[in-house]
Amino acid sequence: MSDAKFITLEGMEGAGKTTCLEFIRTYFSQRETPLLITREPGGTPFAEEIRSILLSPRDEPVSDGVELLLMFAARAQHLEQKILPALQAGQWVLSDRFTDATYAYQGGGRGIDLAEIEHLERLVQKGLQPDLTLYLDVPIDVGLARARGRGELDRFEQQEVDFFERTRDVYLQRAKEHASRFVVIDANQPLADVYEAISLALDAFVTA
Ligand code: Z5A
Repeated sequence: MSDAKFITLEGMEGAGKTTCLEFIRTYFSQRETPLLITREPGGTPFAEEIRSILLSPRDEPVSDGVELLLMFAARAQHLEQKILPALQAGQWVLSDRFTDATYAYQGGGRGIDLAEIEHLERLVQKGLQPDLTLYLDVPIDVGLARARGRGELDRFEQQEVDFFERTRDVYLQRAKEHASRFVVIDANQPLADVYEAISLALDAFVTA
């Protein structure tokens, strides 16, 4: 494996991931470091099809276990076809969400045993972990107000507030447990301050 780095961006609804992604894109292009930006669930045509299955609201019940397996099926494809080849070719990769989201949403939100997630993680990732995870943290009420201002809600955005409380708790717990790669960014402040915090975190990471 080359010394290319794998960065992930995480956050609750309305934390501002999409907005901050553009800032990060500019940060790397100004430093002439090619960065492959991708996302989960999705990132390849096949995995994007799984994404649309997962996100579309539907009448047919979908069990939590099926949702979990589809997340990892999409991830396996994404890793094999896109993330690993890029890293092996020396290119830095940034994924908008990765497995911390599975621990948070399927583990915290849905209540799936974290040991089951860990088992699938080992199977699919074979030890690969992000080198840096930027977690945009925002109180649930602030984030949901922002996200719900965007219009139609996907299958996840339709969940109740306590689902998001449990999701956020797991993100914060993981940030503590994996403190060497996590940077928690306060996303409940003006965007200029959020950008400044991201910039500081990236400066520290790229010069380390
Ligand atoms: N999911 C899962 O369950 N398990 C998994 O393993 C994975 C994913 C990988 C889709 O994710 C869903 O997949 C997600 C979890 C589940 N659930 N949901 N929903 P996604 O990442 O594609 O979707 P998203 O969560 O909606 O992310 P997003 O599109 O990047 O939204 P965002 O973080 O809210 O970003 P935004 O659009 O940039 O910001 C929202 C609004 O807030 C917008 O109007 C901004 O102008 C505003 N904003 C942003 N920052 C600020 C600040 N600082 N101040 C004021 N206003 C702000």
